[in-house]
Amino acid sequence: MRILVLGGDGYLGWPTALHLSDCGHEVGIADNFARRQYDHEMGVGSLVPVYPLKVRTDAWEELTGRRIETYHGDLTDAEFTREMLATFRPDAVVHFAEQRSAPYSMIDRKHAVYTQQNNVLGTLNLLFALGESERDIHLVKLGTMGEYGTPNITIEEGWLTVEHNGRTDRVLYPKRPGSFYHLSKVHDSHNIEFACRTWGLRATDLNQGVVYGQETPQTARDARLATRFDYDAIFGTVLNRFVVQAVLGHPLTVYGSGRQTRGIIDIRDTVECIRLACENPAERGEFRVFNQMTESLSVQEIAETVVSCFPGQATIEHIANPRVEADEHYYRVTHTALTRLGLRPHLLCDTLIESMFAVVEQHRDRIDPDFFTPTVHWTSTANEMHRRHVDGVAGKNGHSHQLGESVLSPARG
Ligand code: NAD
Ligand code: USQ
Repeated sequence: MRILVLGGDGYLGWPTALHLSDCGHEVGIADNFARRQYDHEMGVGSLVPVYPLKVRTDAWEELTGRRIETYHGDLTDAEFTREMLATFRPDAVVHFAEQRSAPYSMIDRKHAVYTQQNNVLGTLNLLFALGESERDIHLVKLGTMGEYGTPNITIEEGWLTVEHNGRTDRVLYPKRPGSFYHLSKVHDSHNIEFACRTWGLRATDLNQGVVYGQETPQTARDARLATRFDYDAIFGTVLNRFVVQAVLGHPLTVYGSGRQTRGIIDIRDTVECIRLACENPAERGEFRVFNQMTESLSVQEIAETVVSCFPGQATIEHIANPRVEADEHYYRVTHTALTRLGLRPHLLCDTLIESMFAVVEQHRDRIDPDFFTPTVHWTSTANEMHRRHVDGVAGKNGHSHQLGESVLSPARG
């Protein structure tokens, strides 16, 4: 198949592109490199060095003989999006290309507006490009488990059958997201469902849980193929942060009681889920939703797992929760669609965490413990920016920390 990976320079897009290419698909990547600019804007950086996209794709071709086409552009640029589809002519489009940090979206008005503009308008342009060109192309869109929030009933896979006053209907599952970022995914889901219903597009919305891990068999083949490893309080996800904190001897920063429960997934399963979704497309006109997670754990359980696997001394510290989220709640999720298609999940086990400790140890001199402290508080509408290093001071990890070109520019039509 010909598969276009949008956001293919990111944490998940890059290993997915390699996995699909390794499985014999013709892969193209598009990215506007916004993620690299957020690092400069926030004064943070990936623990593991990330090479420029051209170096990465050249290294992949050198090692495998397989070429990955690249497109540099922005999905909010409708012309770029349309032309890229017309040139690459994919069978499937995998859409990762969004601003994906909840704290970033909660910094202030500008960052909330940027996040929703980038995500919602980029996806809308993509839907129009699909509607105007080839309606058979399968859209595989990354959504998020956080769209649902933490309801007091079982979370079904996207749809819910409701009985009311003696009548029944099948409706989109009610959403109660916890940040302007998570809300952008809800808006996307509604737009995509509408486009499937109205234009007959085919789409799979993958409501993914929190991803952990950094290596896949393909990225581990060469340092130039590595993907990002974020551990700062804006972009670092919970388990990845805890592993870095343990190695540095810093207490694991559990927000609040730690009883808040989340769906999680190993990065090796993420890339496999995308392959399965692409190779088993939705029907024409179908809006299909899969819950892409493999197990549910409370934040406290995640911290305790990291502590018990760490060979040295590691401690847990409960700090005031900077977010507004329920910490005592019911959580049960249906997630059988991907296993029915053949997913064999890697559950959180000691082997993966131990291999993560090794990656962190290798780059420990690049860790800046200042990045552990949460700086964005949900109850504030104007958080002070994460400015510690932003004023041009070279950081400990070698990043220049100059305030980069602003990514907060208005979206183009
Ligand atoms: P990432 O920020 O590392 O990657 C996203 C990529 O998209 C970046 O390279 C960025 O430059 C690019 N991009 C952003 N806006 C763009 C635009 N308008 N045009 C072109 N390119 C653009 O994020 P990630 O962690 O790889 O996440 C990928 C997707 O998966 C996101 O949609 C995210 O919401 C979703 N997701 C991630 C996780 C997780 O734990 N990382 C969990 C669930 C869902
Ligand atoms: N948390 C801590 N301590 C930390 C960091 C986080 O207790 O040091 C807690 C948070 O309060 C939250 C949970 O861990 O309850 C998860 O936080 P996170 O930062 O790992 O994940 P989140 O902000 O939800 O976002 C991440 C990705 C996002 C994706 C989402 C999947 O950044 O792109 O959509 O996971 S989900 O959470 O299922 O919506």
